[in-house]
Amino acid sequence: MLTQQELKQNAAQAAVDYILPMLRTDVIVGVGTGSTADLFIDGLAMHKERFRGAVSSSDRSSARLSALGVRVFDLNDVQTMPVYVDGADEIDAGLHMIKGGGGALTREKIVASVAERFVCIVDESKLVQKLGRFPLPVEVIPMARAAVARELVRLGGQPVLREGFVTDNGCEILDVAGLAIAQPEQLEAAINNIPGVVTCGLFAIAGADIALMSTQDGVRELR
Ligand code: ABF
Repeated sequence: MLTQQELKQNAAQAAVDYILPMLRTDVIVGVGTGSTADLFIDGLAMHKERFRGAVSSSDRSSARLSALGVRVFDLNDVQTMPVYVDGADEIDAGLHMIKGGGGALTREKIVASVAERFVCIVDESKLVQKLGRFPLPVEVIPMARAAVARELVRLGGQPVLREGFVTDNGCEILDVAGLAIAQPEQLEAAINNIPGVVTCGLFAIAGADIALMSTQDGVRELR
């Protein structure tokens, strides 16, 4: 029986194998955040001579990449990336995701939007029939926190401030439980339209292009 850590490792390694053919000395790789992304970074760094560098979605991942000798680029200096690799808190069969448990959702969405392909790396515990068991993270401008929370209650959610947490963008996170996410694209647009929301952790309008999901029987590709 593989442990969850071994499952994460297998998904991360599958992503390294998946992107190896895309690597060239002028290629920048988009890199996510989280414990599965950390394992991907470790595997990716073993091939650091084969690509130019990385853009990352958090200060934490940037520090890990740099420590392993991978050059980290500012997104403003990069026009294109063939791939962005990141984990998720939940994913459904349509490759819509909830992300942001680690608080890096906004930068994750930005870096993913610049990459040509989003490769999601998860273990099978993250696959759900319907999104929403995991409380949806919403990044908010601090002065709008209460106003945004009231709107989220109107949408049927129960927002809770993530205490003592400040994002890399100097903002706050509301974790929203109780949302019935029947139409992820519509809900993503509705929440992102609330004044004061930086972005929400639904990645549905642009979901993953492929998920490498590790199971006890090996890594499955979901497309
Ligand atoms: C990031 O890391 C997130 O968006 C998500 O919150 C999280 C998944 O973390 P882990 O791989 O540690 O389960 O990708």
